[in-house]
Amino acid sequence: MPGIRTASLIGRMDRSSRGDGPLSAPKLPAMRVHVVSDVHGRADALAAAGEGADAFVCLGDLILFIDYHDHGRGIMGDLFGAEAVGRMIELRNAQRFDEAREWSRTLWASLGGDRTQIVEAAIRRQYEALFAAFPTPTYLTFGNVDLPHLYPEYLRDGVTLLDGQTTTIGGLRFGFVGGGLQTPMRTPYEIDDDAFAAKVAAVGEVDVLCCHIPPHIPELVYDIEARRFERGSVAILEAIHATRPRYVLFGHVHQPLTASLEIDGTRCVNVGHFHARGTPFVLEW
Ligand SMILES: [Mn+2]
Repeated sequence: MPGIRTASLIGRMDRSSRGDGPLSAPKLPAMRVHVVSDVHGRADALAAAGEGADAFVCLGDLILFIDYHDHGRGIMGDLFGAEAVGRMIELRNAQRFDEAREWSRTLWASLGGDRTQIVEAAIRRQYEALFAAFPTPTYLTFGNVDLPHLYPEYLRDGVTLLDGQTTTIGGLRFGFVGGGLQTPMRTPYEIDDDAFAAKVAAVGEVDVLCCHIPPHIPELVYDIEARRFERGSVAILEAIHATRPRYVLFGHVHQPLTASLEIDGTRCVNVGHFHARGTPFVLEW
C-alpha cells in the first residue's frame, strides 16, 4: 500500500518461542498496530486505515476546525467561507495573534447567536461520524484540538480513551499522554506544563509512549510549512532519558522538519498528518 510506513520491533523482542533454526519458516509478525494522529475530520479514511490491524491507536486532534489547505472546509469554512478563513490563517502565520483573534471576533459577531453552542453543535456532528468510524479495538488520547468533556458521549465498547494511563497491547506496555501545552493560539485543550508533566509521570516506564505532542527537540517541533516552532514537551524528553521506551509516537506537527529520530536508543516517530495522508503508521512485533 503506498504511503504506509512500517516499523518493526522484531529482533528486539524474544522470538525464541517461534523457532530460530535455519529451517524454520520465515518469521511473521504476531502483532500489528496501526497508529494515526491529527485526523482532523477524516472519518472517511478511518475504517480503511484500520484494515489488517490487530489494534488501532489514535493520538488525537479529531476535529477539523480550520482546513489550512482547503479554506472552505472545516467548521470555520462552513460558517464563514474560504476568504474569511484565509485571512485568519494569514494573520496567524505572520504571528499576528491578537489581530487574528480580533478578526475571528468580528466574524463571530457577524453571525449572531451563541458562539459556544454553534461550535459545539458542529463539533458533535464531527465526533459522531469519527467515533462511528473507529475500528475495534481503538485506543485513543486527546489532541490539543479536541473537547474532552464531549468524549463520554461518544466512547463505546472497543473504543478506549487513555490519558495519563497505560494499557497492554500484544504483550507490550503502552502509555498515553494527551493534550497540548499552552500557546498564544489558545487551542481548546492546552494544559500547563506541570499538569502535563504529572501525566507523563503517571504513565511511568512503558515500551511505547503515545503522546499527541512531540518531545521538545527543535527538529521535531518545527513545522516547515507554517514556518514556526510548535510546542514540544520537556517532560517527555526527560522521560525518554529516564525510562528509555522503545518507541515514542506522536503527531501534532503537521509538516515536521524531521519526522523520526533516535534519542538514547528510543525511536521517536511523528506518525504523520492523517488528515493529509489518510494512511496509518504501522508498528509490528
Ligand atoms: Mn493537529
